[in-house]
Amino acid sequence: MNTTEHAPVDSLSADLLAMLDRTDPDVATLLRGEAARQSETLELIASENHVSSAVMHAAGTWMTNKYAEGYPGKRYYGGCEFHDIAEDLARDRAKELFGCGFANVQPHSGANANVAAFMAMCDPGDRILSLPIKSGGHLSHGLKPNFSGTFYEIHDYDVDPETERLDYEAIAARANEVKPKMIICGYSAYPRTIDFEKFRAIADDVGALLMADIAHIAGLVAGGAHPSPFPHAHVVTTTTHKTLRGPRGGLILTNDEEVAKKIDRKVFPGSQGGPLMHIITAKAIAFGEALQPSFRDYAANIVTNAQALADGLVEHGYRLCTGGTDNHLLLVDLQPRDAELTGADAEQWLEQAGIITNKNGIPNDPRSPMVTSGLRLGTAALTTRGLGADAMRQIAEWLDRVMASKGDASVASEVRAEIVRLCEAHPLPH
Ligand code: DSN
Repeated sequence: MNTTEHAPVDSLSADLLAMLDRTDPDVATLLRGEAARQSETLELIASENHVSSAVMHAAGTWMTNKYAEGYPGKRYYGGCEFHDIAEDLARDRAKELFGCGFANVQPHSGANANVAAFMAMCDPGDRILSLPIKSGGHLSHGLKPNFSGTFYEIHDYDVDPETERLDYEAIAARANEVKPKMIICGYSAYPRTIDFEKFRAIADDVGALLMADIAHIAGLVAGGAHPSPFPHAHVVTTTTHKTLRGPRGGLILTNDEEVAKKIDRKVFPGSQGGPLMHIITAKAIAFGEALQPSFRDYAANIVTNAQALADGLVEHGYRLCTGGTDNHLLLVDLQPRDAELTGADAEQWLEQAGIITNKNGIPNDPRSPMVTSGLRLGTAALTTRGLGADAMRQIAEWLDRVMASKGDASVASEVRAEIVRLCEAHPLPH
C-alpha cells in the first residue's frame, strides 16, 4: 500500500522522528510509514483502536527502565516508589471502572491474563467448557496447540446452527453432560449481547466456576453499552486495547477475595516476571479516560455505528451472521452476495483501497481459517475518529464497491482517494 508518509503528528512524535532521522533513519522511515497508514486508512479490525496521545506517549517513558517484580509495597527491587503509585492508580481506576473489588493490572496481554486465570481457577487436567475458535471463541479458551488445550480437558459448546446465537438451554444441557470445573463465556467474533446472569445460573447448576473474557467488549461494559459480567462471573479477564482504548495489555478482575489472592500469585510469580511498568502507567491513563462521562457517549456511538454499518451492508446484499449486531462487531457472510468471494480475497482487495479488515470464519464455514467465507468488521476505531452513522453508510458502499469489483485496481484507487479525503476531515486523536 502506498502512503504519503507525511501524516500529521503531535509535537512529541515529531521530536522523536527528528531524533531518529539522525540516529536511526531506517526506524524513522518505518514509523512515518505506519503513522501515515493509520492516518489515511479506515481501521475496521474489531480488536483494534487508536489510543490518545497521552496513552501512546506514556507507554514510552522512564517507567520502561524499571524492574518491579512483586506488587505495590512488596517488591523484589529497590527504587519502586513511583511504580507503586502508578500500579495503585491503575488498580484503583480499573476497580472503579468495572465496579469490582480487585484488579491485577500486570498481565502482558489478554492471553497471559487467561493463563493466570486458568491456573488460579483450575488444576491441570480439569474439564473446561468453552466456545471453540471456529464458532467465535478465542484460542486461549481451549485450542489444542495453546496452553489451554494442552494442559486442560476442553469440551465445547456451540452456537445454534440456525440462529448462530448462543442457545442457553443447549449450553445448560452440555454443562450437565460435561460437569466442567469452569465455564468460559466472552468471545472474539460474537456480535450479540452475552447474558452473564444466565451463564452464572448454568454454572451454579453444575457446581462450575464462571470465567468471563470480556476482551472485545470491555469498553462497552465500562461505558454502559453492554451488561457487566459483575456480579455474575467468578473471574473476569480482558485486554486493555480493544474497545477499552488503552495500551496493548491484559487485566484480571474479581469480587472474590480468595480468587483475588490466587490471581495475584498466578500472575507473579506463577506465569510472569517483571511487570511492564510503562504499560501499566499507560493503562492508568486509559482507565482515567474511560472514567470520563464522554466515554459513555463513545461506547454508545460504537454500537450505533455498528448497527448503521450493518444496515448498509444488508442493503448491499450481504448476510450478517445472527442477523445483525448488539455490540461493536459484525460478522459478514460473503457467500449470499457472491458465492466465489472469500474472506482472504476481500481482506486483500479492501486493504488496497485503504480499508483494513480481517478475514474470519463464520459458523460452519466450509473454507479453511486462512481462506474463510467471512469478514469481521468493528467500529471502535472508526468511532474514535469521530465518524457517525452517515459515514457508516458510505463505508458500506465502499466495502461493496471494492468487493464487487473483485480487486479491480482502478476501483481501489478511486475508493482510496475518497477515503483519504474522509480521513483528512476526521484526523486521528492527538
Ligand atoms: N486476536 C484478537 C482478535 O483479533 O480478536 C483476540 O485476542
